[in-house]
Amino acid sequence: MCEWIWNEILGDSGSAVWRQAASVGDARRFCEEVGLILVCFQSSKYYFVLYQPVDPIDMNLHGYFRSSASYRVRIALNLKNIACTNEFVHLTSGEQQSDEFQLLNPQKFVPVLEDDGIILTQSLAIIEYLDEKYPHPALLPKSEEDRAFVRSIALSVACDIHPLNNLRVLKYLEYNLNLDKSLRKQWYCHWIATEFKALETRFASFARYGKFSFGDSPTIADVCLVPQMANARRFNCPLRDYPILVEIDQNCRKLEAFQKASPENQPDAE
Ligand SMILES: N[C@@H](CCC(=O)N[C@@H](CS)C(=O)NCC(=O)O)C(=O)O
Repeated sequence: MCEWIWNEILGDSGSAVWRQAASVGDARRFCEEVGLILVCFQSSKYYFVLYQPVDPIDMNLHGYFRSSASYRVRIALNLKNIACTNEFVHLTSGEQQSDEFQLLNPQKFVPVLEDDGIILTQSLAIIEYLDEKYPHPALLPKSEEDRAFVRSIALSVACDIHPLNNLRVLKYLEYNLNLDKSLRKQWYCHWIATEFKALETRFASFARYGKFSFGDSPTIADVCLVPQMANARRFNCPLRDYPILVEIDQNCRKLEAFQKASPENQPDAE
């Protein structure tokens, strides 16, 4: 009956189902719960809700419970309600170095996403791929300017904090430069503090944040920020100087999509 909305919203690749809701409030609540877009219109009797259901998709995520780049992809998959199987790569025992894994990713990094024979690496490239293929809910805002803002937050985390504190870097500090645990922690928290300070200032002065990094729905900025906050907590880096980051992180972690993606809730958690 409303094929045009369907097509406009989802394009050719999308799948959708109509649901009936007694009121617009119920419709909204339903969409919030499943984390998908609400397209609501009133017939004489009902409001209708459009959502993208869990697809029986042939996707496989190679990841590790504590990997924050894998954590980002898990959040994105959950927000979009995309079904995916898991392959666990035990990073601390070096499974990423195996010949078999290097066929998937010569960089020896998780995550790797296999989608129907396509092999994808780099968490942000994977997430944007998912966002293009399954556009709802969108993880990037509509306007160019807003997209640039959200990407800049995501990239601050993914390019300017995370690579300095990655497992292979920490191992190099330990085994090649003989830095003890407290110096490694100092290194870790130094890079967290440097970039978190800048992010906090950014949020405070641009005031584009709402419940989340940008407005009131999660974007790739949150998808990157939350795992980095989890890492900062794991290394006991002080967070008191970043109240905005803490608040955004707390709001995100109220959502099931973020909870289900967290390291402690993964089957390979130790
Ligand atoms: N830029 C990459 C980074 C991937 C990455 O650093 N993965 C880490 C886990 S979070 C890893 O596999 N580390 C293995 C190692 O350091 O040996 C991405 O975003 O996917």
